[in-house]
Amino acid sequence: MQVVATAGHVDHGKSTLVRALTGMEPDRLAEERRRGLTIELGYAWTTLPSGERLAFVDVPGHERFLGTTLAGVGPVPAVMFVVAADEGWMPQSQEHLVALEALGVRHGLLAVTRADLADPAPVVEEAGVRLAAAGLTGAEALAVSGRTGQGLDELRKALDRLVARLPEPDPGAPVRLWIDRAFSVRGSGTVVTGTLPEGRITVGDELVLGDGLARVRALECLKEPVTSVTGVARVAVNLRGGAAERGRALLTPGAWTMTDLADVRLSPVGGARETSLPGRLSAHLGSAAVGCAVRPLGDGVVRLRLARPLPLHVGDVLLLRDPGRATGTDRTEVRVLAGASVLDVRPPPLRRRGAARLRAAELTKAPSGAGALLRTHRLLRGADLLAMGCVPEGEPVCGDWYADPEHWSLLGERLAETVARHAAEHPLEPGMPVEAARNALGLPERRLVAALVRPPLAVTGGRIVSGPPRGLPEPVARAVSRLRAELSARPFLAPEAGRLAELGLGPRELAAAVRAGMLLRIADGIVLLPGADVAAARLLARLPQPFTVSQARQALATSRRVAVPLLEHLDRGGLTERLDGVNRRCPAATR
Ligand SMILES: Nc1nc2c(ncn2[C@@H]2O[C@H](COP(=O)(O)OP(=O)(O)O)[C@@H](O)[C@H]2O)c(=O)[nH]1
Ligand SMILES: [Mg+2]
Repeated sequence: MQVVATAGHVDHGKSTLVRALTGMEPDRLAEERRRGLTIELGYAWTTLPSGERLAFVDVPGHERFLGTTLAGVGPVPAVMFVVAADEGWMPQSQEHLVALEALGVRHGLLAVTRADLADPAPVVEEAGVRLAAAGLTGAEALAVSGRTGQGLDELRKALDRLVARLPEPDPGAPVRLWIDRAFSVRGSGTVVTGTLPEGRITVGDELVLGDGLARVRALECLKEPVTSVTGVARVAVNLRGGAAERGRALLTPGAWTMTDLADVRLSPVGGARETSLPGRLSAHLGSAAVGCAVRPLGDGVVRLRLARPLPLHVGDVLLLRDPGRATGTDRTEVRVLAGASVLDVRPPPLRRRGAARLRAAELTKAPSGAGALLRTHRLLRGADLLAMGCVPEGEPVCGDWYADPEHWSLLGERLAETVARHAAEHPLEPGMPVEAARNALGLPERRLVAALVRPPLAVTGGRIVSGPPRGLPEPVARAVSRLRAELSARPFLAPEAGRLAELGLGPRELAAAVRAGMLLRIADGIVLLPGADVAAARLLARLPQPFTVSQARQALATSRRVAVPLLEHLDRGGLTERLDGVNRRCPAATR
């Protein structure tokens, strides 16, 4: 299925043409039929000669209903632009065309109606030029009459050619169904309708609606019940839960960024060279219309602050218009001011002087896509990128995290510096705690720190150590040397607490010396020379087996204070085996 919206000045024959093409009545309201005027959006559909189904969203042409017109045109990929042969180009012809230009609608055709009342050729000519100038370059022009049926067969064929040219929608895309009607049906709750541009909705889906979730109870497509529907389609969704009204959207959870702040690039419309905007505007996207404040950043880039958050992706195109001039007396005045292409949906705060200009320069320079977002945000989850409207590129740096390559290598350098500074300031600590490094670098998760660690840095025991052990501070080194000299004379007689205190070697200093490979730790406060344990085992292996603690103590010429923990240390290393409460032996292999 495809969906096409009508556009054009009031009374030029839009609704008549839709009626003639579909046999359905787009003007549903009694008031519309009484006044012969479209007030609300109308819906009708037909099957084209190719067999393709085509639905129309028929919009009002009257200037008073521009908001409704935009809600109808906004989510629709193509347009049937109607101009009456007997009236020619009119103010709302111009206004609708400028709106289509602002929204970036590139696909459409021109129907010059009421061809039975006047020669259509001059209008075909003039309107054709205008449509092409507004970006509807490939639009075919047809002269038709909704009254006599002239040209309708050709129009149907041209509609077939138009929909065949439309880009193929992605059924896997996230859902954003802009609600254009919401009503209650007795016994089945809320029903909303809209044009689904892409993605898939299935009965049972939970979709985001406002602040909550709504479950899809039932679906209809052109009045027929379906269990699943993919865009492009006109759909009616029966919902449980959620606050439904025009201008809200049903969304795939997690796939959109709800934001009231966006940086956008303005594109001038209606042939204007540049755009200067009033400070307060109305922004339109899909069926939504919200007030917004504009802050120019420079180079045609502005920051929009929206009166309520909208679900946005980078690359969305908003239409900006001046609501203040909606009731102006100058009827030729065009109120659509610009298109606004979304560059960033999570723009950074601008605090410092000159920040706005720098930001504008950054946004102007950067190509779009994940790379550009990462240059601004430096580090993003893949899920964040998707919610911002970009498919992550390249490899994540760890888990689901993606980084700007330049920033990532800078972080690596900063980590090395930070670890080195920490080591200099805390020479006796075994390295910098990963959590402290995370803090210092301002990273959101500890595993990002681990991902940044490269040789000679290494992570051990929750700390980042920088390569091989460094020298001990001078006084500690001297004291350790004294101790080592004493131990080499009596290798198993570990120094007493008093001696350690005299040498100024507390637990931290001893631990540092152990890390530096200068001492071997047997137990708390018991240190020997490295290799003393193996030497002890060799001596013990010569004893008659098994042996007692007392026999071991004598063989090693040491005290019980050292012998007990030393034997336990040897037990742990498999160099001795404990047989019972009294006896040990050296395993056969070591004897
Ligand atoms: N003679 C003639 N009248 C038409 C044609 N199309 C529409 N009209 C008349 O023009 C008036 C406005 O038509 P309508 O479809 O409501 O215009 P809309 O406001 O653009 O939807 C109605 O009175 C129609 O009967 C046409 O092709 N030929
Ligand atoms: Mg109408």
